[in-house]
Amino acid sequence: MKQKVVTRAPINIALCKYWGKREEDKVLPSTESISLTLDGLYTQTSIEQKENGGFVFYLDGIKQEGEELDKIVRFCSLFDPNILKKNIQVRSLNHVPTGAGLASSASGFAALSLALNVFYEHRYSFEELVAITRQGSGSAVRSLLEGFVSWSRDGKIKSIASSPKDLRVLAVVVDEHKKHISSRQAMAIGVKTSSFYPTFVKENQELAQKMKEALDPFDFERVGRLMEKSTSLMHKVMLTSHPKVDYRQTRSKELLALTQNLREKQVKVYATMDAGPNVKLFVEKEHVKILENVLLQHGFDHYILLKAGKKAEVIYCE
Ligand code: 2P0
Repeated sequence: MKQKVVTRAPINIALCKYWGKREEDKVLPSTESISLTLDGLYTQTSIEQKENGGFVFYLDGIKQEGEELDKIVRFCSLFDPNILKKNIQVRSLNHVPTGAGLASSASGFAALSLALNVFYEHRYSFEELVAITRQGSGSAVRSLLEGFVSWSRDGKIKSIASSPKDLRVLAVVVDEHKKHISSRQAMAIGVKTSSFYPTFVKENQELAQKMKEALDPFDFERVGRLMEKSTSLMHKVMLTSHPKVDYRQTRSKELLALTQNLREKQVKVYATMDAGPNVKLFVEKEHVKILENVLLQHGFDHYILLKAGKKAEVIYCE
């Protein structure tokens, strides 16, 4: 066992969405999903041995108890079944608004999984690590690779060759508060109750194939259109679930309408949303300034400019 390990894992944003599992226990997705790993927003996690005090977990400086702690203990137990008997401290710092639909569970579990693997010196193969990581959060596995990443129905992840050098993402924060229902719960409700779910699975799977064609060679407008299509397929599942799930807020809808409007004025910008009210805008570098000006004019002043980034990595080990 190592003394101390620190890792850093980036967020990823899905262009082709993951929504629902075909096998709950193994966390195998119903459809392939495709994401982009981004720089700028990430989770940094440290795990270290202590003299005493048992197992403790701090999230953003706050010692966790109850459900949050149980979730982390369950995940850590996949690496060490006796972890509760050990004196170990885990600290996770989110450089992402927690629970606001900017994928902090993906970066969080990717960072934790990598840290545990190195800390315990398990030397799992990459495929084994992917299978364990997705127990924490399915989408976390996509943060284990850089650039565009496919997570397929068999659970494997692969990099997709593409050169989106002028692609930028503006993550617009509409609301920073924690979401009212977790993605894991919401997608399970969708699988069970949405009459649209089988159509989502069929169409989203076909869309994944088209997305791969659009990524290599990189065709920005086609990628944008397909991303918006996958987003609306996923939201249709949410809206036809019982009970209905709707993460969008009035300001989110206003921003989506603004995006449509800008496109009619030849500013190529495409929008996506996930399990939260925030909106991510895909835009080419040459249009970033004009987009920022329009956002500010409409009172959207909390946004983060991102581009393709590096995969999860170990930044300290002793
Ligand atoms: C995605 N999301 O593809 C989709 C789009 C949110 C909306 O993957 O149950 O936390 O742990 O596998 O990974 C968020 O769901 O769910 C997610 P579990 P996860 O990015």
